[in-house]
Amino acid sequence: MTAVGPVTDGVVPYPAEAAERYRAAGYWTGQTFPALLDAAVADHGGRTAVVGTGPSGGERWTYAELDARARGLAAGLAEIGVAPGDRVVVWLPNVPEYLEAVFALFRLGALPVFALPAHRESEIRYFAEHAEAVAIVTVGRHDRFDHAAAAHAIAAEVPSVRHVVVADVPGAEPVAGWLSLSSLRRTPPDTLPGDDADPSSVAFLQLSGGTTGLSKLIPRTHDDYLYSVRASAEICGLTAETVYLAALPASHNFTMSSPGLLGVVHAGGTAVLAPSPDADTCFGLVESERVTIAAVVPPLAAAWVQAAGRTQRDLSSLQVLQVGGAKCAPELARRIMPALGARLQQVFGMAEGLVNYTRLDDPDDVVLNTQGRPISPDDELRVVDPDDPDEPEVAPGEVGALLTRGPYTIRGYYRADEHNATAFTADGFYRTGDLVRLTERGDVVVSGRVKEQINRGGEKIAAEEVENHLLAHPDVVDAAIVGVPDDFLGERTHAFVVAVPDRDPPGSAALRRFVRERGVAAYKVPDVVEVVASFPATGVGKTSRRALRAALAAHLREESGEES
Ligand code: OOB
Repeated sequence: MTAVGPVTDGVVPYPAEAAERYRAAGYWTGQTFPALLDAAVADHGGRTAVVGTGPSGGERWTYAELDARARGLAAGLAEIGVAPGDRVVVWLPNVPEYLEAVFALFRLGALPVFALPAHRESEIRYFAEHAEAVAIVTVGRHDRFDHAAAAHAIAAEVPSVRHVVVADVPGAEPVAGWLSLSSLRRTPPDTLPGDDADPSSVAFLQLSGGTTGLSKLIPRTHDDYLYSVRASAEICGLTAETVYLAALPASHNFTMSSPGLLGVVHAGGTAVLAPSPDADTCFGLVESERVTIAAVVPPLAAAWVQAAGRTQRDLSSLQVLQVGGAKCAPELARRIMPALGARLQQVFGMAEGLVNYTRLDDPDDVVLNTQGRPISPDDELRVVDPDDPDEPEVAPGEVGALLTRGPYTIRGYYRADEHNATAFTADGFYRTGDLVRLTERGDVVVSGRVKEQINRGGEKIAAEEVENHLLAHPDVVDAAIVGVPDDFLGERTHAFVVAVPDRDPPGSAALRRFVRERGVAAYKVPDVVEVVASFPATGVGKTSRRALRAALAAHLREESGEES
C-alpha cells in the first residue's frame, strides 16, 4: 500500500531558504494545476481549449467541456480506488483525452508519470515499477502497436498496477479487464481532493532522457512548474488568440510547458493536437485551424522547410516556429524564417528544469546563432571546467560544462539517492552534462556534451541502457554505443559488439531485431550494429566506458573521413 497524500518519500525538497526567496520574488505564487484550469474556465470557459483527432474521432472541446470531462473522469478514477498521492502512468499519443486524463489526475491529487507514445514494454514496466504506479492510462492500437495489450501484460507483472484505462477506439475489440476511459466518466462533482493540493508538493513525475541505465523520474512541484509555464507563456507572447500546434508528443517537456499545452491553458488559447508530426498533416492543421505557433525538433524543422517549398497550404497564420530539443544548426536556422514566413525561436531546455529561449524581439544574429537565455533572473548558470574535479568556472566566453540551479530546476531525481550524488553538486546545482559557452549578452550557445547520452534528433538515448539490451544476447560478450554525426538527425547510433569467440557471430539485422523485441522504443534500436573482434585498446582499457566510446567514435570519424 502506498501512503495517501502528498508524495515526499524519495523527493529532494528545495531548501527552505531558497523556497522563501522564490516566493518573495513572486515566482512561486501558490497556484496549483487544478487552479490553473479553474482560472481558464472562469476567464475563457466558452473558448475552444483543445482540437484533436481523438481515438473517438474529431474533437473540439471548450475549457468548460474539458473541465467537466476531467472532473467526471476524476470521480470515476476515485471510484476504482485511485487516491491522492497515487502514481498513474500516462501513456497516450496526441489525443484530447490526454488533457482530460492529466487534469483528471491533477483534480484527484494523483501524480501522472509521463511516458512517451514511442516507449514500449521495457520502459513502461520500469516506470510503473519504479513509481509503484496503481494504473496505466493508454490507448488501444496506435502506430501499429497494441498499447492496451502491452499495458495489460505489464499490469499482470507489476503488483502495484491494479488498472489499465483505455481511451476508446471505435471498433476495437475489448480484451479481458479492459476498462474504457469513457465508461469512467461520471457526473462532474463540485469538489475533488486535488482542489486543495499543497502548491509546494510534487504534482507529477516527468522523464529524463537518461544517461546511466533507464530514464530517471523527475519530481516537479505545482509551484516550480507553473512558474516556468506562466513565464514561458509571457516570453512567447501567448494570448487567448494563440493557436498552438502540438506536433511533438504531448507529454514531452517542450510540448507540455515551453510554453506548450499548459502555457496555452494559462493564456486561454487553443491547443491543436497533431496525430502525426509530418508536414502534410501539420500544414493541413495550420491552414484549417489558423495555427499561430508550433514547436518542433531540428530534423522536423528541416522536413517542414523542404515541404514548405511545394505545399499548397496557406501557412500565413504561423507567426512563431520554436525549435529545440537538439542543436539547431545555423544553416537550418537561416532557412526557417524565409521558408515558413514565421519567426524562429530557439529553445534549449531540459525536463529537469532550466529552459532558455531566444526572445521574439532579439536581433536575427542572436536568434540564428544562439540557444537563447534563461527564463528567470534567478536561474543561476555556472560554466565550469569539466576535467577539473574542483569545477572552477572557465574564463568568460570559453566552453565548459553547464551547471544550473534556480526556481524551477529540481534538486534531485525521484528515488535516486546514489545517482543524485553525482548528478547534483553539494550546493544543489544540476549537472546538465551539456557543453556550452555564454556570449557577452548572456545568451547560451550549446557546443556539445559530456554526458553519456546520444541526442538522435531530439530523442535522448542513454548509451548504457542500449548496451545492456545488447549484452542480454547470448552471443554477445561486450557492447558499446556511440553517436555518429548525421546531417538529418544531428546524430545517429552505431553499436559496436564483441561476439562470443568460435561461434558464428550474430548479424547486424538479427541484433537490431533482438533489441527491438526486448520491447524498447524504436528510436533506441541502434541504427547500425557492427560486430568487431575486439575493442581498440584505449590506454585505460575497458575500465572507462567513456574512454572506450570516445575511442570508437574517433575511429568511426576517421573511417568516414577516409571514405569521403
Ligand atoms: C528537452 O528536454 P529533454 O529533457 O528531453 O533533454 C534535455 C537535453 C539538454 O540537456 C540538451 O542536451 C538537449 O536536450 N537539448 C539541446 C537543445 N534543447 C535540448 N541541445 C542543443 N540545443 C537545444 N536547443 O529537450 C527540452 C525541454 C524543454 C524545452 C525544450 C527542450
